[in-house]
Amino acid sequence: MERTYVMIKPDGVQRNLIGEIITRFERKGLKIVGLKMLQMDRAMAEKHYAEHTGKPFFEGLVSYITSGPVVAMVLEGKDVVATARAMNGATNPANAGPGTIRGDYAIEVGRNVIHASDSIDSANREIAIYFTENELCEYKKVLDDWIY
Ligand code: FUP
Repeated sequence: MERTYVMIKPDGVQRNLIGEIITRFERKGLKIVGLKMLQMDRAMAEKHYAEHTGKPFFEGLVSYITSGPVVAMVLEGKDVVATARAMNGATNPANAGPGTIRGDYAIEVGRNVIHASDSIDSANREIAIYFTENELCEYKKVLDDWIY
């Protein structure tokens, strides 16, 4: 089954949105297979956002993402990469529709509450940055038979 990396950013934690956001993914029917809180350091941030190195917003992005704890999770489900991106909404909250996480809870592109991998390759790369193999759980739920 497909997996993706989702992260509640420091503003989401500070604004008490952890439960609200996790609830949305759970209610959708996606399965949480990895979950933890951590404080990112600069090296971790540079690794995660390597593709943005040198861009004008890079330094601000690193300082934002390392400004407080984040909630890291791995979600599993059919088409989960695209589904989590759709649930998050557009990168710039101004373009994120109502009903999406960014559309409902964010205003600034540089404080956009949530991250989700943009492809299966990115998901595999990002999951490996944050989780070891034995921190991820492979399990079946009774509800799986009703969701699929
Ligand atoms: P996303 O895939 O939605 O996380 O978006 P990107 O990978 O394009 O950007 C990563 C993060 O950089 C965004 F979540 C917010 C930040 N960013 C800015 O602050 N300014 C920009 O112009 C673009 C991105």
